[in-house]
Amino acid sequence: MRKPIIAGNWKMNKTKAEAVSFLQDVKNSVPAADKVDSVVCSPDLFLDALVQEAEGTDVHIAAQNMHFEDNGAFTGETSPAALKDLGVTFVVLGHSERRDMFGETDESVNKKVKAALNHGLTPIVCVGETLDERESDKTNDVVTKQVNGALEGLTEDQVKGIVVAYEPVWAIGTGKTATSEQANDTCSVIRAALANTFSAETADQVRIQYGGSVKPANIQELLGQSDIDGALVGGASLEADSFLKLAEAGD
Ligand code: G2H
Repeated sequence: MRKPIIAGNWKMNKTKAEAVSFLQDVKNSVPAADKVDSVVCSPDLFLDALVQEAEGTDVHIAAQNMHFEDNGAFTGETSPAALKDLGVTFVVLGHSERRDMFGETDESVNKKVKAALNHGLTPIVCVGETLDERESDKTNDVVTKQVNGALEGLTEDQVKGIVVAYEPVWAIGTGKTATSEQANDTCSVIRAALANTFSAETADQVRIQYGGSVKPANIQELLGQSDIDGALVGGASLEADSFLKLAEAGD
């Protein structure tokens, strides 16, 4: 059995006071960590305060990106070593907004995945097709290439510990959710790619989230699908009440 993982991706939202207040509102009400991983993906600025606020609770704190180097002349970037030192446990890598607007590629995601694992951070690796790609029947090829590119050179043990987030680009922040059948079909393709490149046993252990306009009203049906093990949620994760409903759906 794969443990559900529900992650709220705040993107570039909230002030520090709002971030801390959110954590105070949810931290004692999320499901037990042995049943569900409840993850808050925050802007770097608030990570320190959130890790301290979450200490001793069942909430995990995640970054939304990082550099692959430990240190150096990379103005404006954050290192995996610094995230680990703060007590961050997960990191979102290769989100489509970063691929689209900030030049992220399968190669850079691969370097970041390796760096995260080397520092004991769990990567949430995002993949997904554009509307054009779906309409021209390229979805399976696109996600397979992204998964293989992101995980190239990893050992089976390393792969077992990562999380993949399938986020069709056309469903992100648009209010359009893939049907649960569409979402599950592509998550199955991702699992098959993992089985093909690594092994069926490894593929069986990898948790695959769906992301793209997930909300309390649709999460239950998505989580009911055979290959969907959680959700990466943007807009509907910003309010504490809504985040709690999403996390509870994993229980
Ligand atoms: C997809 C998702 C969170 P939203 O980017 O990663 O955002 O739920 O707002 O579509």
